[in-house]
Amino acid sequence: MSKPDALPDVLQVGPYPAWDEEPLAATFTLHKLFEASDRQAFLKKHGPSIRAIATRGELGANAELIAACPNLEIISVYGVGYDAVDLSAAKARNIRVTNTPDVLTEDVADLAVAMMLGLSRGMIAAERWARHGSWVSKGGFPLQQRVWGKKAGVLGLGRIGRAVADRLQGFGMEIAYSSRTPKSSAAQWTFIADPVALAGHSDFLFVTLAANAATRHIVNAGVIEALGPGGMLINVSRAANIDENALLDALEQGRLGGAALDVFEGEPKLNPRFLALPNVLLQPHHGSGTFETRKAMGQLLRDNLMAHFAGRPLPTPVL
Ligand code: 8YV
Repeated sequence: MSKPDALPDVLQVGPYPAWDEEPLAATFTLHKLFEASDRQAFLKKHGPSIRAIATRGELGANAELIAACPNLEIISVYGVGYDAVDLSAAKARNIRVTNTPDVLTEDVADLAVAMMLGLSRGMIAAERWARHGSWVSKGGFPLQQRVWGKKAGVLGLGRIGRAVADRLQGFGMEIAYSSRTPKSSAAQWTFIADPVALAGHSDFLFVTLAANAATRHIVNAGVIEALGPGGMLINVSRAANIDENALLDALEQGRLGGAALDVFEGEPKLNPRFLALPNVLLQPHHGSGTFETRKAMGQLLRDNLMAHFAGRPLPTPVL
């Protein structure tokens, strides 16, 4: 497709797969911040021409970046989580913000359930047991924890939390959930508002709520203690929803049975304390990491940008 005149200038914060880069480059004038050797100089040069920011859930757009783009109109996030976008700064200048919900819900929920199974049944260690000859030299793999029929707590019954709960029903699990208010559409499950009480009721606690200032460290030492040495924590939301130091202390001291984590403070670098733990399952922020879902996310990111510049309603607005 030939480029029409005066293509909008878009600041691309992080890389996208080639199948996204190509249509973006064909439709917009891209300025790739992640390739800049001098970020400040790059923003000083290109910032005034930028009308849109294309970012990723974990990269967002902070107040400094937004301020560097005085003619910014929209921030389009490749991801459902927009916690890394400074919404106050965007709102103050009537800058639109969009994300990519729904298209990734099922994959993230699939991985959350897979992480529960992987952790509870020790599948990573079992694979090594078979691959490295322990099965021959040491005999049967040590017994693990059952999932079927156990108690599951879902902290946050939004799109992803509900998709997780729907899946857990298939395992005959007793499901409870916490959210701001009881959901009439979730009458089949037990509503427990307090996260500590929910954890005390659960064998497996799933953290699936959106991250924001109100949810920071919602999984604190009290929640972790309530989940206890027989409990397992699964996090597919944001690391900020968990007090990671309290989590590590409990895991190291045997006060929490195990944790399956897809997100980490300071990711992609992990706290080295995780690497020494036998009772954790570590995933590289890959909940939405399938071809199908990432292609749908990229399409939705572009659809939001193109709708904005065409003066059409935004498909998935946040602001
Ligand atoms: C994405 C995510 O993988 O949707 C989100 O908010 O964190 C993940 O699903 C990530 O944002 C893509 O970079």
